[in-house]
Amino acid sequence: MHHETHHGMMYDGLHEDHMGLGMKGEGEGNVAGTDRINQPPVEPIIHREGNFVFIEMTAQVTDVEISRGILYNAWTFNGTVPGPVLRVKEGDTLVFTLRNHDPENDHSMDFHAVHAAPNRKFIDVAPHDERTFTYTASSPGVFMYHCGTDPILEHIANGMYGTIIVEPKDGYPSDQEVDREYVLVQSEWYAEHDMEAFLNGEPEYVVFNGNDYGLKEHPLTAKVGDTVRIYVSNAGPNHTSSFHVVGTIFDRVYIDGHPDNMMHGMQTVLLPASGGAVVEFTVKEAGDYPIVSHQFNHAAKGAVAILRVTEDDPDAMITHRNEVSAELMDVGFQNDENATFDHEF
Ligand SMILES: [Cu+2]
Repeated sequence: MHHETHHGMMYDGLHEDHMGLGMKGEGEGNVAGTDRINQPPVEPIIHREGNFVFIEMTAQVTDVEISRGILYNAWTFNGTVPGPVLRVKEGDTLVFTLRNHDPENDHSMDFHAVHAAPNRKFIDVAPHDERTFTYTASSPGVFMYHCGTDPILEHIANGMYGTIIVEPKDGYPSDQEVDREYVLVQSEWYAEHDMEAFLNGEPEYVVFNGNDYGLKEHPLTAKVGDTVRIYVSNAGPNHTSSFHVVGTIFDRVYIDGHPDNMMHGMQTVLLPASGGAVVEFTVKEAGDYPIVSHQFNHAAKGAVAILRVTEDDPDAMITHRNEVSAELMDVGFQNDENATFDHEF
């Protein structure tokens, strides 16, 4: 099941009434006449049975456009970088299947959202093989997931990461105040498949949601007076994020997305590699608000998104953008029946 919004897609395991959706044709194949593998994105398959959420994902090799005209032959989950945004509820048990479509390399899954013995639950899946693992998401938050296959640095730097949001059982104390929600994942791109660059070099791009152009060409949107929530995660692999929205102050920040970790009045949130947060702020004037890492060498390398605030409701002006890729994943619940996120404007 997925919510398709004007900004992209996210996938969740929250809604039983969406059971059975999500199956799409799986495909893979080499680009004709080359050795370069470029497997078309495969949609994850997710369905819920009670408190069990069944998630099927792929490891695959897919070209992604990290800057306009610049392709990176990425190692991915489901063909996008970052991988699909997963959303479950505190206490859910995840029954997770990883299918490895990469003909050449082992891959695996390390969910930061669970307690599990890594040498049993995060183990490698061989090419053309699949494995299923079961664990419980017992702690709420905004968590990184990534491939944990050795060398981990290579697998993350090549694109194998994403975000899983574990909703608190009783929600966040500020849920009723939030008008719209987005997900941003910061990460770095180095010289393609260059282990020396991963180890000792500087990133060529530092980006939100996989590339340096998507959130500039298609800004996030809000209306004057809205309270905006951003689920933010820093995938690294090597650098911190100094997450900042120009022109506003975070009224509330939940460090790592845990409702008990509420802080107030923050200008910038420091995210370690793999760290996450929920940030909330109110936009009071119309205009364009840059969202940056305040480590400005990284902003200059791409870590900038725009939040466009308008006097009129932007949802009334949206023409559906059918853009695939992980350039932006908006957790838009405006049309969702889940009361927790059914915000009135
Ligand atoms: Cu991997």
